Amino acid sequence: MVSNWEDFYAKNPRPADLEQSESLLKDFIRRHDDRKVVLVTSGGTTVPLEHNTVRFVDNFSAGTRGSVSAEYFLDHGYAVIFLHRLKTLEPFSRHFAGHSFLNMLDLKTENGKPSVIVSPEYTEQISQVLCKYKEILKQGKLLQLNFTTLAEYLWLLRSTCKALAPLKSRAILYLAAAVSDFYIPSNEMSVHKISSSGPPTIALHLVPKILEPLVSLWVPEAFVVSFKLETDENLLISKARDALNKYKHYLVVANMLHTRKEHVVIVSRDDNYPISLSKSQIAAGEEIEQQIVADLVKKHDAFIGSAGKVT
Ligand code: 9Z3
Repeated sequence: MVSNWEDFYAKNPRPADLEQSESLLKDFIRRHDDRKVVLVTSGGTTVPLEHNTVRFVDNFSAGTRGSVSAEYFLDHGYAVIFLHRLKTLEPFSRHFAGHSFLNMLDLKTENGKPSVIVSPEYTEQISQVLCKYKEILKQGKLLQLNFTTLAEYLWLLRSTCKALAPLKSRAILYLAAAVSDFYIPSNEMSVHKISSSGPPTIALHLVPKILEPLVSLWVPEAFVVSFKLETDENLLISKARDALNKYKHYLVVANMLHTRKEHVVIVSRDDNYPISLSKSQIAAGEEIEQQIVADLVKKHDAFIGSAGKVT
């Protein structure tokens, strides 16, 4: 019998540029095959309502968790594959997103000629980020690939897993993207813009649980970390534990929608414990991802040491 996930790939055509992404992935892994490599997924997926897409279902994810974490993994010496939703936050450039960038600049006019300078109070901050970014570029340690739709994400995820598999326990999958649970199959989707002459009836189907083939078939020896998002505190830990029991991966980072930037719970087979920022840490601009990543890196080292055997 064809499984749900196989059916999904059979019915949703591969993105036109997938081959190009696969060749970038292959090249990246070849260059870093003696290193620890992390796949960070980030941002939300869209679910188109029409083939000629005017409208789609989307979600809240800004890509903060993923982009911030990617930088901390780089600090720990990892090579990073950053698979993100187009137009969501990216490592390094996230520091200059929106108006904050313009506020860091000043105009200076000399002999009637305007020029742009960095405001002195931001020079240190910008140069620190720029310095790290240039170094990472030089070392070629960051590969960025992007998606927009759910189908693009799932195709890229599978290709990335296949590229990572030879690294065995040296690969971490850090699945922070907010992937839609519902979609409209390609063959049920309207070709053209849905008419507004009457209220449409739209039937959404369940997206196959991709962690299942990912853990059991695609990267069976890798260190897989999934994320669980809830809005009802009472469900958070039990749902995270259900996922661990079902997919048998290594760890779940559980978070609540409204407190995700200051509090998460790390859920493993044996225990669960919180990672939190205090009010003063938040005020000082500390990022919870620094602690999450440091914790995972320690666990990943132990995992590699035990040759990928789950204890
Ligand atoms: C997360 O839980 C991430 O931490 C957030 C980060 C998406 C909340 P932002 O991008 O938010 O910083 O704004 N990601 C996973 C969410 C998810 O869809 N998980 C699925 C679930 O909970 C399982 S893979 O069922």
